[in-house]
Amino acid sequence: METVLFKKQNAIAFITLNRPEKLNAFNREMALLLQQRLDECNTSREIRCVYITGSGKGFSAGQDLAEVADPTGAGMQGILKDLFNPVVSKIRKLEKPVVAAVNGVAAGAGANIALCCDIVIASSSASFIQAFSKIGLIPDSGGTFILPRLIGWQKANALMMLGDKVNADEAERLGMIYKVFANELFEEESKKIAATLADMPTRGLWFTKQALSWSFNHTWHEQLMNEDKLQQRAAATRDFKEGVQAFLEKRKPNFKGE
Ligand code: LHQ
Repeated sequence: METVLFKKQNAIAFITLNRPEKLNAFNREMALLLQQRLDECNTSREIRCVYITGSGKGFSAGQDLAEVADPTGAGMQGILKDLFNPVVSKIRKLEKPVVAAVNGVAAGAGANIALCCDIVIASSSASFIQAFSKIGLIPDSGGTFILPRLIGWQKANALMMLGDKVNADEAERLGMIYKVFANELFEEESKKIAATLADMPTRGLWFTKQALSWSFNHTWHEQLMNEDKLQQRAAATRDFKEGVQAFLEKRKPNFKGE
């Protein structure tokens, strides 16, 4: 069985992390395969939304610790540079919305991969753990960048130092994630969100994602200029023309992602 399952359906790419017996902890092969799949999603014209979930009862428990147990330290080489940093960078640069459908525990790099997705949905039995401190590591995979921006410095600091488990309801309350759904509704509701996104003006969503990312390191004035540039690009898309036309004709727009 492949460690990352991949299926395209109705303009959505479904990516499933697939080492359920290890709570989808990442070995090297799985991280490299995920990178490949993310590249494929970015270049494919037919894919307009990416949906990432885990198989079995977890989302991902982060790095497979058995792979780094080597006392020589050789197992540690390049883990961030070659495996996790490219994964989170590819998600942030992916020109389509990426939904994390967190079906169970998301720990360590597994949590931070989920949190860097554009929309994070969780089932009521999911949880988020910045597990790194418990084994003497620091939070990685962009966690020190994203988490304080999502929930504020103090909460992020405490969760990262204490390694507390945050359940899905609390994660929603803190603003760490978008929404929680009861377990029995989770799959259907999270896929509905992906389907909505896949039907929307894909280029406009990508420009929105870029504008939000740029806001992290630009001033108010620079950001206004950035919005202007991106808005002009959005206004040049076919989907914008279709959106306006459909509004005037009082009909549902038929966006093509162009
Ligand atoms: C695992 C794992 C796992 C292997 C569960 N590895 N087997 C960056 C730089 C360099 C090096 C290291 O890593 C990184 C990035 C990181 O991600 S560091 C953080 C790594 N992750 C963790 O520290 C989390 C470790 N896991 C846990 O604390 C627990 O498993 C959690 C809280 C996630 C879930 O607990 P439970 O629901 O009680 O499940 P479990 O512990 O019984 O796990 C089920 C199985 O999965 C079990 O195997 P077994 O053969 O005994 O049934 C675990 O050994 C295995 N597993 N996480 N990361």
